[in-house]
Amino acid sequence: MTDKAMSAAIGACPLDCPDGCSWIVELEDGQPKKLRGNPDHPFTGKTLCAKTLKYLDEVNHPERLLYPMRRVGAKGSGAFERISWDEAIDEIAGKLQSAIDDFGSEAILPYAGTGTVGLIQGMLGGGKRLFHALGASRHNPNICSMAGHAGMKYTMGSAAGMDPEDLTESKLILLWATNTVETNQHLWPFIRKAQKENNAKVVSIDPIRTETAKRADFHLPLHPGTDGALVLGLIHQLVRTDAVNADYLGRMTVGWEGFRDTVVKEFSVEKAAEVCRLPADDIRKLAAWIAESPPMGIKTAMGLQQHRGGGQAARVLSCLPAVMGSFERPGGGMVYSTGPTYKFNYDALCRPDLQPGGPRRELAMTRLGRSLLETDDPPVKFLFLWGANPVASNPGQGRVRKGLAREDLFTVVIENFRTDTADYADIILPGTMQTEHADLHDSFSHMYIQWNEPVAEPRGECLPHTEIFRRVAAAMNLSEPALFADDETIARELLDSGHPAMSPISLESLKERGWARLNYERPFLPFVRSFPTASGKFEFESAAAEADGHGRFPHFVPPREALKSGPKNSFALVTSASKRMLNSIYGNRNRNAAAGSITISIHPGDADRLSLSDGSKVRVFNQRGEYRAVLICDDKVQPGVAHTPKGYWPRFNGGASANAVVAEDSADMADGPMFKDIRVEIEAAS
Ligand SMILES: Nc1nc2c(c(=O)[nH]1)N[C@H]1C(S)=C(S)[C@@H](COP(=O)(O)OP(=O)(O)OC[C@H]3O[C@@H](n4cnc5c(=O)[nH]c(N)nc54)[C@H](O)[C@@H]3O)O[C@H]1N2
Ligand SMILES: Nc1nc2c(c(=O)[nH]1)N[C@H]1C(S)=C(S)[C@@H](COP(=O)(O)OP(=O)(O)OC[C@H]3O[C@@H](n4cnc5c(=O)[nH]c(N)nc54)[C@H](O)[C@@H]3O)O[C@H]1N2
Ligand SMILES: [Mo]
Repeated sequence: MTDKAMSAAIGACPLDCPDGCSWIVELEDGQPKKLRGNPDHPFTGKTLCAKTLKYLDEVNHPERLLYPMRRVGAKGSGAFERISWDEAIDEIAGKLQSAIDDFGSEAILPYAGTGTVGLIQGMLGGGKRLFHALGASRHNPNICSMAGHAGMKYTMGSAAGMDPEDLTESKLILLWATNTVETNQHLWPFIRKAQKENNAKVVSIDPIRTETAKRADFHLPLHPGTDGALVLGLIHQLVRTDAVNADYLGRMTVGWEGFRDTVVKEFSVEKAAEVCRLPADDIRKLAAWIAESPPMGIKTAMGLQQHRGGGQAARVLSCLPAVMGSFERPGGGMVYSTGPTYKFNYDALCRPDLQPGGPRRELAMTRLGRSLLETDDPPVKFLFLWGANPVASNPGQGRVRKGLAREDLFTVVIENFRTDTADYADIILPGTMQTEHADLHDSFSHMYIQWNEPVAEPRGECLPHTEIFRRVAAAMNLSEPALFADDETIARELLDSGHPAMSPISLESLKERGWARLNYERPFLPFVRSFPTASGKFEFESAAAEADGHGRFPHFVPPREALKSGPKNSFALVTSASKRMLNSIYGNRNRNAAAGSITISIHPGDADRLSLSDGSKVRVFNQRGEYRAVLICDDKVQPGVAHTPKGYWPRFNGGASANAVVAEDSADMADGPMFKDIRVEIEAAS
């Protein structure tokens, strides 16, 4: 018997999660056997989440796509035949060329999702230079967080917030619209530390009593889509009790008086309580905690901005730390995304200069149905899609399906699995997974950059995205050298940004240790000297916002559907992250488990009222569509509110999931989605 040769390599988790983990792959005779967290990485530590611990099972999954395939049945039917790479690439190049010849290059739409958020293989990555060189339409990846960024830009100049690790210095932590325990698991130890060692009070502001809310010291279960009203009510109370930081407001902000007198004045605590469906005393209690003026750190995420008034809600929320002067105190400030605090060289990565004759039209990711069904001049004729499952993930599921079913549309999907979306492809290409390709990673919620070294040969005939794009470029007879650059060259180009936060980071140093911290001191106080706004100050008043149609001052924009009344079986539906999945990823793993089918939770009182019982099968519907779900009676939701987790695959649930009832319509800013602003009816399934 010979001993097995054990070794280990450092890589990075590719998934779209704020934690952006550094992982260690344990190898046995050179083959990946096990993943674990990298104890050397200050944010990851030694544990990985339960989902990603099993990532290698996905890599080795018997249903993994291993060969290029061509559709042989009707679109959506799932009938495919195996073909060679040469056949696949030749056919793709031919169809790209005929789309260009017949309709112009903007008839091509590259569409990348968050399947991997690696900077080289992922949605912002290596494919862009090819599609720019082809003159294709541009893809606006706005399905997740952009409305919030747009809103905060008007006040703070950038959503670049505090270092989430500095929340350990806070005395009051507001977890505003984020289920940190389940969606940002590696931040939780820092919050626990503040709670335990710094006596920090932790508050959850969330319509649902999530696992995070359960661990908080105080939970405000406001009605979905009413955050703007709650913030204004809090600020009203802080003004009334003379608790605002007048010195800071005078020195570091513009437009405070106008904001206070025109918007804040009318939002009494009672009015906020009515809109938010909260006890007025709960709002007063939180205002009193804020008024004690502890270092206040606000962690916010997607919950408040995937509503019609989502951009404005983020703009209003950012006013709270300004009113208290929190931005200049260690442990104080606001964190939504750390992304804008540093810069990669995206121009070198994406090469917008390669677009012949200037920038091409941009099509919003949230509006795929519209792009495929209603866009003319030219219509989309070629959809090149990777790392995305829009049939499961996008609003307007019915419209997305209808668009993908168009006979005159040619669709290429690069995937790891046969998804509902891949079923509509004309050609499916098998992509590599994270242990099989190189990539560079950051995170939207920590201050480190990671490198992922490939450690295994690709399974079957899988290829990295970058290699697929190089082959397409060659088949299209393109000659621009950048289209043939290898992955490490692309990584070096990206790192070479000249931004001071990136200065000590090289590919070599990343390869050695797997990760590096951005060049910032701790505590990191990005706005201590100035804000990156026109005035250099925090802007309560914004001419730019007014010019863009968003009002001179931050204000409350009601949700589109969540506050409406309806028949007695009508609910405001919130869809949010599931502990088991990462968006739609791992949805295939969950299909057969007893808990695999889609659930919908309502308050036990509502269930009684409607004679529905726990475990019964229900039909959830509105004017846009319907899906089936198993009912859970749970007082974690308030009366009148329902909750369904995101990410389930329609194919394992009778062909529809929660996005069948979500409107494909735009939030107030950045064409953002409205995943949490939906009204549905619920009835027993026949
Ligand atoms: N109802 C509802 N819907 C939502 C949300 C919600 O809250 N409610 N949240 C939204 C949010 S925040 C987001 S970010 C979107 C994300 O939605 P999508 O952009 O669709 O992203 P994912 O579901 O993360 O991944 C899509 C696919 O990528 C594939 N994939 C994974 N890794 C790779 C790879 O390395 N290569 C290739 N080629 N494919 C890969 C997976 O198999 C998966 O099928 O969903 C949104 N959808
Ligand atoms: N386990 C797991 N982790 C994930 C993901 C996943 O699918 N699963 N997805 C990843 C992705 S792509 C993203 S973008 C992040 C998202 O991270 P989060 O923003 O934390 O995720 P969500 O679950 O979409 O929304 C957070 C909370 O907002 C609440 N909420 C809904 N509407 C409102 C509202 O109007 N006001 C307030 N105050 N709260 C509201 C929801 O009840 C939910 O508990 O998580 C990432 N991490
Ligand atoms: Mo997201």
